[in-house]
Amino acid sequence: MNMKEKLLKKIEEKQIIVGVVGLGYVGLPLAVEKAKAGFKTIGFDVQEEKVKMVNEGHNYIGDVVDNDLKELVKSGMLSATTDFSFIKDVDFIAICVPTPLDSHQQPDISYVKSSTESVAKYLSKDTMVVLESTTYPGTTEDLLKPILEKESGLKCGEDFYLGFSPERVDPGNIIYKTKNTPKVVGGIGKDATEVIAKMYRAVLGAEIHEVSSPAVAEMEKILENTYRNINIALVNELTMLCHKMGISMWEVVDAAKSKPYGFQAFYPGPGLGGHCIPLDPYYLDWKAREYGFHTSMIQASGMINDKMPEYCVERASKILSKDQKSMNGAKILVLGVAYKNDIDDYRESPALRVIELLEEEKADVDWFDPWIPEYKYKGQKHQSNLTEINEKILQEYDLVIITAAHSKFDYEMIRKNAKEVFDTRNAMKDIKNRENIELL
Ligand code: SAJ
Repeated sequence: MNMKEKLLKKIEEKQIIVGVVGLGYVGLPLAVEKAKAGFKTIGFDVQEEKVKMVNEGHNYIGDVVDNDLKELVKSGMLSATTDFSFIKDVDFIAICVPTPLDSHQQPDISYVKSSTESVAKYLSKDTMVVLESTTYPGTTEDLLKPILEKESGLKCGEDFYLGFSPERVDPGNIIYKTKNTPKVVGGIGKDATEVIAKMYRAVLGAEIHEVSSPAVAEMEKILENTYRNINIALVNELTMLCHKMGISMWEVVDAAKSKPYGFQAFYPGPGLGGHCIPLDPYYLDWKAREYGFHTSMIQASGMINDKMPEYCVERASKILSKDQKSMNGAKILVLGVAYKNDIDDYRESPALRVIELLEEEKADVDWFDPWIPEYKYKGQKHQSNLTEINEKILQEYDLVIITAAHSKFDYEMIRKNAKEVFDTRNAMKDIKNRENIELL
């Protein structure tokens, strides 16, 4: 039997041993789904504590069901290790490591490179290798393929299959999880695409969309996230104009949403957070320059979205001066540091920048987030000095700014006890009496 026949048979018989490199918000849910589908799965991570928590059955990812992890580890279907030599035992490897930006907004693919090198050292024949991390088109063929071939001495397409299948994880989404979200697969060669797609079909209960190359799959993922980035920038920019015109952009978007086709609602906010939307488009922007091409829309939307924290602070300052108060010395409470509502993740959260800017203006800032007691920002650790908010606490502040619309907040209590509220998320949309509420 050739490699293709061998792998198709092993998939059929659930004999494939799965390896998942990177046990974060993408990798751990994927490892759990693979193991739940009956494939023995080994998680690989460089962080000892993650490996330890998995092997103790302690879940640390919101989108994973605690008991699933516990059961899978107990049954031996799922285990984790920092020892990459076990890669020699696996037949399918998904690489799900971070692809951040460096301080100059340039792609940082060091995690992809180092994990590929670790995989290459132990890569054995008849294995599928799939990159899931969002990256610029060309990464799989131009970066991963040479590393894997050189280090292992194996030939791509003959001794191993290589492809790209972008992760689609919307943290906190209660409808779409790893299991039921359609997935795109693009391999190097038709056989690679066919076999890798079959592997995903054996695990996921959703459409697996095959494309002709890894580059198409890499580009479609960037398109997905750039589409969101640009449309959020559009409503953010129009929000600043609408404020000057005395129009509520929130009302405008809700009206436009009444159109049943050809319009998707995006809402303004204090800026763009998360590990994908604010970052991924810059991977394409960077790669485009190699072709002498400027992705002007990505540049423009980045400028607008990056400006939103500053714009929020300008608006806060105007609210204070309306009450003859200066920003300098004003007592301000920022509610919600997560990058979006009802999650405990603050990566790239615009609220952190808002707090930093307020402090630069010498405001006396406190913050509170029921999901996040402390955060790290620019290497500094920040601890909330509040463990809850109540009527008495709210009355102490000149201004309350809502930067994440957590459903745990009691918005009626906030309205009743805050002198002024600046709501950057329309979190208080159901509050009738709005005399002390200003909307972004
Ligand atoms: N945001 C707005 N206005 C909007 C929507 C979002 O200001 O109308 C802000 C959010 O508050 C957040 C940021 O943009 O700070 C990103 O939000 P997001 O809803 O795109 O959520 P992410 O980054 O957690 O997850 C996204 C996925 N989300 C959705 O599809 C809804 C999806 O784009 C990707 O699958 C995922 O990133 C990824 O991993 O790439």
